[in-house]
Amino acid sequence: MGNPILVTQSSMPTIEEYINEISSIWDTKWLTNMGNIHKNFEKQLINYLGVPNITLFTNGHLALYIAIKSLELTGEVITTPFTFVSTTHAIVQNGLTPVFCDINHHDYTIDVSKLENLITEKTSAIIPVHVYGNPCDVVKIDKIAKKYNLKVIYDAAHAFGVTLNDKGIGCFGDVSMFSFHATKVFHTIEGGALTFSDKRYVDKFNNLKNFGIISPDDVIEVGINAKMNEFQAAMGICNLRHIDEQIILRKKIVERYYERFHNIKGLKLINFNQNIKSNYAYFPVIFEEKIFGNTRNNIFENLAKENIFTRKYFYPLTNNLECYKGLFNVDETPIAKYIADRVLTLPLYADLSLYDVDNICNIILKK
Ligand code: T4K
Repeated sequence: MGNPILVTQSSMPTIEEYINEISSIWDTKWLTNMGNIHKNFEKQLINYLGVPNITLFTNGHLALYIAIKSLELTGEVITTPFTFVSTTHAIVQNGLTPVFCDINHHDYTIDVSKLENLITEKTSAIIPVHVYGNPCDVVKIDKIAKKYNLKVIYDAAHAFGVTLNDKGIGCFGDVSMFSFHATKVFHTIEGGALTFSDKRYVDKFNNLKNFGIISPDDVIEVGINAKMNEFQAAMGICNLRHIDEQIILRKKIVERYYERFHNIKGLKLINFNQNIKSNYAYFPVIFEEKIFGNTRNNIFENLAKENIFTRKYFYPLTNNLECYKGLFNVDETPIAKYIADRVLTLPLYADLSLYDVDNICNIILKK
């Protein structure tokens, strides 16, 4: 058997390109705490993402944690359980109560028709997830948030480079969080960012990610350490040069999966809307076992036997995790449960060959 095929593989610049980008660090001896490479990277990202403001972090989770802390939320926050653990943990770690809204069948983002029923006098915010890079219904969410005076923080961890009606996805809501983890379409090894329109958040986010220090003699907030270092920023600058080619390569792979699966009964694929520029971050397939004739778990095993390692993103639902046992009821989010029980995200990365994609499809269709 050859090398295993994993669900994703980090994209890398050439080693020469990265060395070139970090070499100035040996002259300056400036390794972290918002140095020149960091500053330059921030400017480039504002331009690429088409957002008014950005603050960089050492990872996406701490960025989300700080966004929630900064907006001084209280009581309950409405979110979805069909996400990576980070979204729910960041709410709980801020001492807030997550209230789980179901997702829709179409793109697996928050079902906006069920949102208003969950709002109580304790609700202070909505944290929807652009899951797999699929934009939420930002217009409806904005309308509801305005009506009830709620803040909106988007978990845009998967949505780097996505646009909606030609507008950067990071422009919606009060704040959006992007993850730049090694497994993402765009990465800085580990890393993350907050994007936002209100300039007043710039100081708040910058202070909180650096212990609340504003000068050597002044600490005005009980902050944490969540700074992005110069080596991370340099990786980001390199990867940003290649991001558009990477997305084109991903698109080709997604098109091949589509070609092979689009008219197979019992396989449900993601829909791509015309007004969205996708980043092709993930390729989730829903195996409707009664129609398809095989279960998600069998397919997962069949592929593993052939050295192909898919992932059940996002199973289990976060309202069904061991660490939250007894606190939430998964039956209140039935569509999320249905999808989580049947989803498999197939290998997808720029360097995956179409030969391997065909092989994956053949194994799945052989049943
Ligand atoms: N919100 C959402 C919706 C998120 O999905 C995430 C992160 C966050 C918030 C928080 O953002 P960060 O704090 O992470 O920036 C991975 C990632 O670690 C995580 O960033 C990501 N979501 C999540 C969906 O996927 P795992 O536990 O599945 O990672 P792991 O180590 O099993 O890796 C998955 C595959 O990636 C491996 O099979 C191979 C490949 N890989 C992995 C690493 C670590 C590489 O090719 N290179 C690597 O360096 O969570």
